[in-house]
Amino acid sequence: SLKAPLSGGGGAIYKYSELSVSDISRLIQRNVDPANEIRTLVEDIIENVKQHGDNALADYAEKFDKVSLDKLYLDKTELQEIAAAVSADQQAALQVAYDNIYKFHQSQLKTEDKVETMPGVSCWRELRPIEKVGLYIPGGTAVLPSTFLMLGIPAKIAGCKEVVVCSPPQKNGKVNAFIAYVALMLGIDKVYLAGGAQAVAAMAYGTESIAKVDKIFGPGNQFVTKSKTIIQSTTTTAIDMPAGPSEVLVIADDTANPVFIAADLLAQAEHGIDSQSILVCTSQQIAEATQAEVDRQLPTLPRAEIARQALDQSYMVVTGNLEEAMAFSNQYAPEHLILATQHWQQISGSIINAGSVFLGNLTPESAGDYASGTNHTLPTSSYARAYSGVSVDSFVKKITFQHLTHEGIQNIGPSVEILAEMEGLHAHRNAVSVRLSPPAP
Ligand code: HSO
Ligand code: ZN
Repeated sequence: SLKAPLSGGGGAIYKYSELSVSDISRLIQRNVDPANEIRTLVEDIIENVKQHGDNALADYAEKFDKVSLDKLYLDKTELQEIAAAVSADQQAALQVAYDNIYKFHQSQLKTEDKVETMPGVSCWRELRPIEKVGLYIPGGTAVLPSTFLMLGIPAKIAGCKEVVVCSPPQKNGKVNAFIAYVALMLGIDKVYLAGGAQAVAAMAYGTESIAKVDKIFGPGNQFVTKSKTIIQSTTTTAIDMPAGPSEVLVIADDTANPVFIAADLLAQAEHGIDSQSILVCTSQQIAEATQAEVDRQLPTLPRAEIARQALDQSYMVVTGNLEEAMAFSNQYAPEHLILATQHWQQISGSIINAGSVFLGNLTPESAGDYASGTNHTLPTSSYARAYSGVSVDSFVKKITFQHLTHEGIQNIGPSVEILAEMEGLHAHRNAVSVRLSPPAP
């Protein structure tokens, strides 16, 4: 089959020139749920949470997280006790990440100018925070305090009034120390012990203890993502984006370093067995050297087994030049795009579809995953064609305002009267006419 494995020495390296249009569309396809198996399971969970609220959450904690909970949340005192286990150098590293993410996201808050479209007619937009937001912090095989920073910081900068946080409980009925520490950094003093599709359902419908929110944020496995996409169309709660299994596409030429590329591919692959790590390379030799490096670095990793399975669904493509490589990448629309070439300036302008881009040989995705300042909650599964990653914008609404003066209504009124007439909407026309020549009182 076309999707032969990349790992274990016998990986698939395709030649771009030999791929047909249908080969390419098969290669760029991911996370299909053909029999709707995931949907059926998730719909069941959502219905159960909707009907049984907290009781359903406690049951799922028992079933999926293997823990019996007497309380569905941790309060500030408990968080402080748990967070005490974070060492000084860990605290310092979290602070570096916090400060950089804060700085970059703070710069996204901009006031727009008022525009006078005609004399006396002014229009402008103002930001207002979304009042209640829900953050989903994945637990699963890897606990991700960095994701908590990536969602909590922009929520805070935007000024959201209520921030509900859900994270799956560990077997001891708590969250890990880093999650607790980040909660306190963010000034959040309650963390709900709920994970998976059920946590999403709880935040969308509300339960006895969890408030219904206006928008749910956060990455997750295929169940979490499915749950988000379902509640988006069945409730009034919005979602950030369908952020599914993580993926990276590396574009490389003969100025790239196979050791670096292999490390980047593995960094993505260790996220989960459904992650994808794609190399699109102008040099067969670099592609083969990268494959040898992947095989050399893989066994040294604690999560080698997960990474190996992810690499089984990954592949390499050899192209004739960087432009062809970019054409493939734009079709794939990767969550993360790394330009592993000294010539990144030549091609970065032709990027059309990507969630977040890493330029040059010294810019690993890991920098952005943790601490450079950009957000790591990004559109996967080709949603980068239409969605942006999470930012402060995701936590605000932009409300339009307008104001007409006496001169303004005189200027715009006659046109609006005619436009309303054209649509046969006379009440619309009258709303202007009465202001142009007010009837005698
Ligand atoms: N690559 C992930 C983010 C992450 N990496 C968290 C490590 N921790 C999705 O962008
Ligand atoms: Zn990552």
